[in-house]
Parts: sequence; C-alpha cells; structure tokens
Amino acid sequence: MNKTLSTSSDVIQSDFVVRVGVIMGSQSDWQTMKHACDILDELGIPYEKRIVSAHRTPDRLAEYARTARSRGLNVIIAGAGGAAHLPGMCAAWTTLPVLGVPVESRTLKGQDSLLSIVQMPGGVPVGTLAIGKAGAKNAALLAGSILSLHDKELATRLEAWRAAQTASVADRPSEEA
Ligand code: RP5
Repeated sequence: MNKTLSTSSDVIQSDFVVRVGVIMGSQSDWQTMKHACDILDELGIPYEKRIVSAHRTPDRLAEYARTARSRGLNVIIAGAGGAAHLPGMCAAWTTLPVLGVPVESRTLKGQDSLLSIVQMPGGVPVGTLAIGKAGAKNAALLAGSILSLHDKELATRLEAWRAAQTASVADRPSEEA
C-alpha cells in the first residue's frame, strides 16, 4: 500500500486517505458505478462514494466539488445518465481530473448520457469513458493510472492487475463459458 501522500502543505499517512471520489446522480446509477468501486477495491485505492445530483442537489454538488482538492481527493469519477450534467458541472467547480461515466439510460440506451458528458466546451475538460459497465471499470483503471504516476507501489499493482487479466484470457473458445 501507498505510505505517504504529499500535499502542498504536509505529508499525510495515506493508507486511510481517500484519494478518489466516486459520485453518481442517483441511487439508480449504483448498479453501474459499483463496477468502478470494485476495481478501486482490487487496486487498493481508498475512495468514497456519494450520491450527488447536478439537478436535484445542486448545492451538494457545488460543495462537494469545490472542497474536493482541499479534502485530499486526487481524482473524481462521476457517473450519470440521461441529461448527464454531473461530470461537467463537477469539472466546472474543480481543477481535479474528472472522469465521466455515461450511465445507460432506459429510453436512449445511454447515447443521451454519452453526448451530454463528452461535448464539453473548450476550457472545462471531462475525460469521458464508454457507456455503462465498461466505462465505469475503465474510469477506475484510469484513475489508478493517474495516481500511479506518483505511487510506485500502485503502479506495480496496476501491472499485476493487467497481467492477471491477460492470463485469464483463454486461447480457444469453450462451449461451457
Ligand atoms: C440522472 O438521472 C441520474 O444520473 C440517473 O442516471 C438518471 C435517472 O435518475 P432516477 O430518476 O433513476 O433517480 O440524474
């Protein structure tokens, strides 16, 4: 595990320091966003998870995003569906990296979510992932990659995760799988 985390003002024992914030617009997004949390667990990255809606709880969003850096977060993963303004509005309030996960919506299969998240105006970036589970999973892996730039132990765990994935791929299809 990572031992220390340098901040502008001090060095904190980071075994228990939350480094990634996983936020979602609704309880209904959890079935997708839990895949991001599963990967963060596998990589040993401390995180917090919150329901924060751009539309239903705008003040909660502003407070969350504006204080994220000072609370020690390094990356925010934001998942939302439909008129998915959460990642973009979060990025408007913070200069931390924001990774957007388009949740698959019932009516438009997440194409609405994807376009809402990806089409940010120049100057306020959101790193947009794929729709649904793959996007949630990759957002966590990307957060791990970002954090690994300054964390050699995490880089080693990330390499091991990839190696295990490679080893798990059969070279021939099976009837049972
Ligand atoms: C968005 O509206 C949420 O991110 C969710 O994906 C979608 C639907 O929310 P619920 O009506 O299921 O709460 O804000």
